[in-house]
Amino acid sequence: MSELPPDDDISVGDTDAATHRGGFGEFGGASGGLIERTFRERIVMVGVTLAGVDPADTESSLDELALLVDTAGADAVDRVVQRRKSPDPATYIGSGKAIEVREIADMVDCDTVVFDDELSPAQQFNLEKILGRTALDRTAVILDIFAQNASTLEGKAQVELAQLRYRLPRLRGSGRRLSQQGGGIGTRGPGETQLEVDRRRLLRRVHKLEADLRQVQAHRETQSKARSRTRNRAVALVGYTNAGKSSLLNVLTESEVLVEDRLFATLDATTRRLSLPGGESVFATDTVGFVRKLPHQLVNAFKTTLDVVRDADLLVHVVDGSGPDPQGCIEAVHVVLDQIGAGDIPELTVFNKADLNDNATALARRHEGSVAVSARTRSGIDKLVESIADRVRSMTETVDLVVPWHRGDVLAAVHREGQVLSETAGDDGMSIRARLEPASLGALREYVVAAKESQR
Ligand SMILES: Nc1nc2c(ncn2[C@@H]2O[C@H](COP(=O)(O)OP(=O)(O)OP(=O)(O)O)[C@@H](O)[C@H]2O)c(=O)[nH]1
Ligand SMILES: [Mg+2]
Repeated sequence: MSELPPDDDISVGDTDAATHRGGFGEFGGASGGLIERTFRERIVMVGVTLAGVDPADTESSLDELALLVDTAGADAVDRVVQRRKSPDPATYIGSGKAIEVREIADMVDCDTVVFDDELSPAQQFNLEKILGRTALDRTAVILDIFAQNASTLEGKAQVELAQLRYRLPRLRGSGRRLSQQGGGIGTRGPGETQLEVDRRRLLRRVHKLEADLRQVQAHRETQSKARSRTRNRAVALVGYTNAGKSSLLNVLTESEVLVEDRLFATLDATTRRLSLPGGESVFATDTVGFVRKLPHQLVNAFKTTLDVVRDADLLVHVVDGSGPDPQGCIEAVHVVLDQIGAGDIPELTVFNKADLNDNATALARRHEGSVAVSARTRSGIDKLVESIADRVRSMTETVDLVVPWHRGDVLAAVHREGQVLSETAGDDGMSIRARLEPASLGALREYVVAAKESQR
């Protein structure tokens, strides 16, 4: 990827950030990444229980938001929940409720109010007016964490792209908010012109990042073509954030990928060779974790990283079996998998953290074909490797072929497209036992003398 221009290429006109307390170190400021924080902000969280939604779901979503806020470097000090048929288009919660939130915010002396769903730019603007402080949403918090955790050039570019796409429609609101603080004018004039300039700059940056990432993607495609020529299957470790995907990759492949007890520790995909019993090997890739209501800007921006998932032959879905709501996590992961076009890939469910309590084992018993493991104590790991091998093997068929001596081209095709298990020279030609995919098998059918149940 070509070198990215320095961040100070961008200015959003946030000139008085120093006087503005709150907003996670002025989220969406000019830095576009690693946000400097001088103090831990106090946050009030707001959730809405829409018609037909279980209030317990709102609470557990807010529990998770508190964790996200904490990971982002702030403290959730209070929460407010409202039941509504549908979100208010102007203020998300009702305007009366917004006044109530302001009173609570004043009382607990909070800096920023965080809403548990994505706010439209207009809602955000209106709410900030009523609340007298910054209003952020779940998306902004997640983007903020990603920005803090991005370490590679590609990861940073992807996060910055997601942030810019989030900020672009909100530029106007931010401009008004600032001009309001400066005296409440907020009309057209030099400020508006500046806004246009800023918008153009941000758009230019968006296009640059998109072009850079397209280049990375082209490179990936070349790599993945090279890999498919080696006939090694690709297995992607997917799952909710903090479920133990990186820990499992480390245990399975004796690697040392970063493992941390924090959300979104992994942003970049890491691929390692995993040897299976029977001599075969597959490529195993650790990927970014998912979460409920993962911002669509992130899903789009992480396309190059998530292509690894979409192109996998098998998904190893890692679930924290010891957690409070494994089923909810599984569903949230399926939502994202569908979003990225990976919903139909065969999936092997793994309930991790079996060392913490009995839940993982109980869950594995209830979910047909799943495995309970502990990446920490390595219990169940052999069974997991066996299961991966079985699933990979079931994607091919083991057959015996006899290829006449004069058909060197066919012999070459078997070697190219399948995995040859044994070869014996016979009178009529070469006797071969090989594992082949259904697609290759079609063309070679006339040389097949026996098909076996998939075997090692
Ligand atoms: N007790 C226990 N803890 C585990 C196990 N596997 C992972 N952990 C812990 O869970 C935390 C998250 O592990 P990671 O491997 O970083 O999880 P991840 O799914 O890669 O997380 P992200 O990359 O942040 O999405 C770390 O503190 C690990 O030490 C396990 O089997 N048992
Ligand atoms: Mg990880």
